[in-house]
Amino acid sequence: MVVPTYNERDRLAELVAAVFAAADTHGFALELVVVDDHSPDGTGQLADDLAARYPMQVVHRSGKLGLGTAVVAGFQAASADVVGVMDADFSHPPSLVPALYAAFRSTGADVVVASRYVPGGSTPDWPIKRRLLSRAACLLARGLSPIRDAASGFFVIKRSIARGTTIKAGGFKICLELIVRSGARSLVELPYRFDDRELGQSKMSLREAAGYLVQLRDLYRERLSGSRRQAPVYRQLSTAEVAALPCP
Ligand SMILES: Nc1nc2c(ncn2[C@@H]2O[C@H](COP(=O)(O)OP(=O)(O)OP(=O)(O)O)[C@@H](O)[C@H]2O)c(=O)[nH]1
Ligand SMILES: [Mg+2]
Repeated sequence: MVVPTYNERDRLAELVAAVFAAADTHGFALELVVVDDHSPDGTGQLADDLAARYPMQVVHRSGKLGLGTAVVAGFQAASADVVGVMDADFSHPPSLVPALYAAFRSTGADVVVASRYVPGGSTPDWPIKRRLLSRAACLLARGLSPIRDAASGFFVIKRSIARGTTIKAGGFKICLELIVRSGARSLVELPYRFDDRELGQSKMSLREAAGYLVQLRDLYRERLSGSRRQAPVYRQLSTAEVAALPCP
């Protein structure tokens, strides 16, 4: 799992412990790659300290180069045949990481996306304005992919597919760009509850939102000018199906 960080010192140690505890419970080997952009709060140093205790790599970049490119750098560093991404602020529950992996293995999908917008998914802390904006962002992507939560930052993908795909925008919404540009053949979405961060500051901004619109425009343009692709096989898993997934 790749965890991009910028000023996430408050909860990184807790997150790393929780992700490895979840993997241990299900008995599978997990490698974590933290990609830190020279965080002024010392997240990079903390990550180095943690890497002495856990099977974890730290990629240090020279400055704040953006979430999307951080994820790509993490994929390059990772050695597993399935790679994933999650935020460092506990909005993405570490306990769901084994389920994402189990879904990937048992369905044979190219990409498994943790989703706020399939039955069972939710964003209970969000005010109405943020809900509407996020929903609108996802709706705008429906012409490109059947994924309901195209703005998700919590997903796993076959590494060969992720590595072979050129990411152009490199902004916040890398999942959609990966799915569309890679021509992934099979997609699975499963529900989760997105909890708001309790500590640290959001890096989501108007600039990132504007970047998403540009990314959408470019992806639609490419879709319209390119050759017609077969639609990917798409499946949603229910909460009950996730609970029944065979653990790796
Ligand atoms: N390396 C790196 N990580 C980043 C950058 N921008 C954001 N991140 C990380 O990406 C993840 C998502 O950023 P958040 O600020 O939580 O964005 P968000 O989840 O859309 O917004 P909130 O719901 O307000 O938290 C976090 O782990 C951040 O630390 C960046 O430029 N470089
Ligand atoms: Mg967040």
